[in-house]
Amino acid sequence: MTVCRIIRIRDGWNKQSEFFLGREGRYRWINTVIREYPMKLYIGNKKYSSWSFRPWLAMRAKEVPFEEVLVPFDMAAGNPAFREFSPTGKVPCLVDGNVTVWESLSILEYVAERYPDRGFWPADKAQRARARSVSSEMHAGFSGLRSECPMNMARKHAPLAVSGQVRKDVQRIEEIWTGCLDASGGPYLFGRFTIADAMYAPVVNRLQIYCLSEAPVVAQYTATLQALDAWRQWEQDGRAEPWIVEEDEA
Ligand SMILES: N[C@@H](CCC(=O)N[C@@H](CS)C(=O)NCC(=O)O)C(=O)O
Repeated sequence: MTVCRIIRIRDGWNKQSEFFLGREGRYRWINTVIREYPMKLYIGNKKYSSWSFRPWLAMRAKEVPFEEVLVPFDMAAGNPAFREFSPTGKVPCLVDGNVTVWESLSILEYVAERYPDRGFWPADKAQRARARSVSSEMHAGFSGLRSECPMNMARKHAPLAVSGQVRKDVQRIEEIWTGCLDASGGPYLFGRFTIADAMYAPVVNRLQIYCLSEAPVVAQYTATLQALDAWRQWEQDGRAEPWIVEEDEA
């Protein structure tokens, strides 16, 4: 019997239909199997990869099913193997069937659309606009803080001599967190956990390990994010990793 399989991959679904070729030369349907398959999130080292941390934390906090694929880097410029799954050669990268999404914020937008009931963004339009603005500000900015103070889940807490640009970045972050938490009443930036919290999560680590802020709002928000089970899991995994990247050890 000649069997023909037609496989259709749609958002999160794999639909496989089987047909056989009858004597009259026509294909006849045998059966159809529909299976849900998990999205794959490619990430880098949990100790250092701040961009990977963002979608991973949000997806875990919102209980979105996904398969984690950790491809470690042992050099500041990543790992040439990232090219095999990521068009930019960078992590994170999300693969959902035949859809590939790169750039942390785009991944979060994609997942928010795929799971519209999980509250990835605030329900209120004005709050959503503000959440998107502060998330984009994080994605595109704070270059002083990002370059001088790498995220490091295993570093001992100790002050670091930093530039005026880093001080300015920290001031602006305190301003954003104060404004959002005052308006929402907390405990997350927009009341419930949203993408905005995921975008600022690596900053929480940076402010803490390099002792960059004594503002009460920072202490309070740090305690909130670090109490998440997802945060604890990531941090524990990061601390257990054997890879040391000298360039990320400030
Ligand atoms: N803008 C990107 C940044 C991604 C990024 O720089 N990822 C780092 C790891 S945290 C990386 O893959 N670096 C490898 C390289 O730069 O070659 C995003 O938001 O995802």
